[in-house]
Amino acid sequence: MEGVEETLVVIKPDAVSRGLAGEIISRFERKGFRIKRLEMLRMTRQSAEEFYSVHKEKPFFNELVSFITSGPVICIILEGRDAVATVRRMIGPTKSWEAPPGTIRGDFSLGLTDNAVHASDSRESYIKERKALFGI
Ligand code: FUP
Repeated sequence: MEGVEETLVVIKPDAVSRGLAGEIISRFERKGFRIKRLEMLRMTRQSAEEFYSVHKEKPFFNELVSFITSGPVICIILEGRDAVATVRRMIGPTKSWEAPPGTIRGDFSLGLTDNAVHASDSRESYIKERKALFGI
């Protein structure tokens, strides 16, 4: 298929603890993405800092790292057509309270730091995030 690529999704601790993982994974499967790899893990402080290193200088960096390490996350590599952009559209904008119905954040969250899911925003981010989480 033309334009097939991979992206990374992280189901964040808020969504995992609320029992939303199945529903979220199901949306990606129904859309047609293939799960290439899936792992539930608790990020260490070190892997979280590497994962979020683009935000190192931001005032919310500590809050972000504390939150993402506060409980287990589910890390998923998805493969499909135009995966990076398509998955970003499916999750919706960062501020969940503004996210449109039909998007994952729009349907399941009101949070900012705790906004249910993360997805790579570019091919470069995907490579870097995959390395931080899976070491590959
Ligand atoms: P996104 O790519 O949609 O996850 O959003 P950003 O890259 O803008 O933000 C990265 C993470 O920082 C998101 F989980 C939201 C969080 N964040 C805050 O916690 N506070 C802020 O003021 C801005 C972003």
